[in-house]
Amino acid sequence: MNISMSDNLRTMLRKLGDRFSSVRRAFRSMDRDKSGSLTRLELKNILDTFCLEIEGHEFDELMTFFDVDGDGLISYEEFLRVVKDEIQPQVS
Ligand SMILES: [Ca+2]
Repeated sequence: MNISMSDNLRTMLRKLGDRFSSVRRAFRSMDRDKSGSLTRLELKNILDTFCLEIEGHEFDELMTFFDVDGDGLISYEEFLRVVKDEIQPQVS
């Protein structure tokens, strides 16, 4: 299955990516409790921190893209997979 992310979400992810020098650094900054995975709240917090506005339904869409196994948490592997697919080809 190949679902594509909306332009709006992709733009937002790129803006977020611009703030960090590496994917791992971005993930560590977002993972406030150092649990090794991101919750919905941690993802929302980082968007708020950088004043990246997102509609509720877009946030749900974003979580769906990140949370591949559907356990409600974004692991580093899940995060890396989306970021590599959606952001890195554009900036490298
Ligand atoms: Ca997950």
